[in-house]
Amino acid sequence: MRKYCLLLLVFGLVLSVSAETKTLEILPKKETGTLKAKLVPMVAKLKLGTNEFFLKIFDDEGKPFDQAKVRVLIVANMPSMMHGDSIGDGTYVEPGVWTFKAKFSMGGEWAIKVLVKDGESELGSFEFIVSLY
Ligand SMILES: [Cu+2]
Repeated sequence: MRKYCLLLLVFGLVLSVSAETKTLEILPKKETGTLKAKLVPMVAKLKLGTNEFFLKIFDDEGKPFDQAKVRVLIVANMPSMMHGDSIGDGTYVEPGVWTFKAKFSMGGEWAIKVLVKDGESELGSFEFIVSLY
């Protein structure tokens, strides 16, 4: 039984590693401040409606940004058509990782804007462009 569990564990690890390599990582098109960020959709292909993302934030040394108390504000809109569809806060998961949902009402290019705030002070902002067809 113990061997079985170990085998399953190893198999699970292999699966999660191979899934990890397939994920799409999107770098910001614009950024301000010293933090760095990457956007990682939870699915390989974005869809109409609500999509979930991981947001990975790194400090100026490239280490996971370890401040759970900051506010990560997310705004998704369509720059070419001047309309927005969602606004909300990211949820802290672990050091350097937040999750959020964004709603897309139509296909095309969407901008996802992220604002990282510590109280009233703005630590950085990022703008990611994602395409939905
Ligand atoms: Cu539109």
